[in-house]
Amino acid sequence: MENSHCQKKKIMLLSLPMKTIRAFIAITLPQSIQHQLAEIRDTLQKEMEETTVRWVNPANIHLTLKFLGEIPEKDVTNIILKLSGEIRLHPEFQLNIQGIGAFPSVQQPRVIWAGLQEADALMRLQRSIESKMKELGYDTEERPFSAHVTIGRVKQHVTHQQIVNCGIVVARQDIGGLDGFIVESVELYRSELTRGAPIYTRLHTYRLKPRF
Ligand code: 2AM
Repeated sequence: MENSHCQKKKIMLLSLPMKTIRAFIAITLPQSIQHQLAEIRDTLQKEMEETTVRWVNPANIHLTLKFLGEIPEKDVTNIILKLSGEIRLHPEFQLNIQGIGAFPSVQQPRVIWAGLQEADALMRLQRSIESKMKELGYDTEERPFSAHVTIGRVKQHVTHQQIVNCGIVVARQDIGGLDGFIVESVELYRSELTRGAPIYTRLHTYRLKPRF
């Protein structure tokens, strides 16, 4: 009797769905840069029909290095541990946001982004995270890494004219370069999708190697 009860409990436990979280690794932008991007967004917004784009809340703007998707919650500790050793080998470096554009193109904008000046240190850091995650069993991104920060996404039900106009507005903006900033850390975030903006929760901060 006792035995069969234990067995039933075991079977129930085994059939419980694995708890997962949606996660990604990113560089958080300093507040001063978030403010500058908010000003750029205001300029763009004034020139577009209000309903065209869902703008990212400036506090949520970040530079994604690796999107992990749904991962088992039990893997988080290991990811924190294994990546820490890797990331602290990379010295802090400077990043400069420069220019805006759209994916897949300004003719057919879906994602509006701010770009980054070429930075070898950023590419090295991203490759190193990608290869460590591969060792941990995570798929490598098929598309080449294209450093960008998303500032807005074109809404689903917009007219062709709104899309065309959005592309024209983006293409003619010359935002030049924003203030440079030093990347001192990388964050592991949890992302919870809601009916409104996603909620990002910082799970861990990985420090880079301090310059001084
Ligand atoms: P994006 O800025 O280019 O949209 C959290 O969702 C972050 O992970 C976003 O910054 C998003 O990048 C990035 N990401 C990459 N691939 C994704 C995917 N397939 N689905 C959702 N987000 C993804």
